[in-house]
Amino acid sequence: MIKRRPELANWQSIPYVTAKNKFKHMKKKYLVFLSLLSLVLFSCNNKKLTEVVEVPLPSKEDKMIIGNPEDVKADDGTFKMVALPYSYEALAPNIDALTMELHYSKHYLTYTNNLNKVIAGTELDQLPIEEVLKKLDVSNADLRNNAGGFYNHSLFWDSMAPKAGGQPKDTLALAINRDFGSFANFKSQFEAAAEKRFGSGWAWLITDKAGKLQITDSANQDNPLMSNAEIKGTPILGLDVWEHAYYLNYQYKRRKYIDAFFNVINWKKINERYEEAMNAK
Ligand code: MN3
Repeated sequence: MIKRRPELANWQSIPYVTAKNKFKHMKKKYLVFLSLLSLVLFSCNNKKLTEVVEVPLPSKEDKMIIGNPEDVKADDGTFKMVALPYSYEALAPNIDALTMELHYSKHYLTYTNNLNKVIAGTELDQLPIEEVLKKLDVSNADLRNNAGGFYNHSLFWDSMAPKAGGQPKDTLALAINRDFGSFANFKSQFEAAAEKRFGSGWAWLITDKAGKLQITDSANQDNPLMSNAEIKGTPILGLDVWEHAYYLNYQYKRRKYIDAFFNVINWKKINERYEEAMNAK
C-alpha cells in the first residue's frame, strides 16, 4: 500500500469517504455544498503540495543565458579584447559555464572598456599593454586597475584549454625541474601562493631578469610587470583568485578551484610564452 502524506490524504479521502455512505440520501443542496467544499479543499491542498515539491532547479530560461563569446563586443578603443578560444561550457566541470560567461562578457569587457576610456589621449595610449603596465603611475588607481585587469585576463583565457592539464613538456619542463626541483614542487608552491593571497588577486609564474622561473602573487589587478611589484618579471601563467572567478561553483573553497585549474592549464601555450620570454632576453 502506498503511504500518503497527511495533507495528501485529506483532500483525496475526505470528500469521497465521508460522502460514500450518505450518498443516496443526500439532498441536492448538500451535494452542491460538498462539491464546492471538495473543490476548495482540492485547490488549497493542491497549492500546498505544489509548494512542498517545488525544487529550485535551473529553468530552461537560466540555461538559455549561456551565450557565445563571439557576441561580446567592446566599445571602440586602442585595446581589443582577446577572443576566447573555446566556448563558455568548454572547461566544465573544472570551470563552469556561467562563471566563464560572466567573467569574460562582464568583468573582462568592463576592464577593457574602462582602460580604453581612461587611457585615451594620454601619452601611454599607443604603447603595447606590457609597456603601459611598466610605465604607468601606480598612484593612478583608475589606470592601474583597468590596465592590470585587461592584461591579466587577456593572459588568463588561453592559459586554459579544454582537455588540457597534465604536465608541461618541452623547454618549460626542463626549466621547472631546474628551478623548483620537480613539477610536484612547483605545483605545491604555486597552489600555496594562490591559496594564501588574502582577498582578491592573482598567483603568477614568471621569468625574472636572470631568466629564472619564480612564483609570486599580487593584490587586486596588480601584476609582476608593474613598478610596485615585489618580484618583477614576465608573467607566463596567471591564476585569478578573485571570488568572481570561482564563487558560483566553489563558494569559499578556493583550494578546490585551484586544484581544478591544474586540470585545464594549457601547458603548450605556457611553454610558448616561456620560450618567447627567453628569446626576448
Ligand atoms: Mn577576474
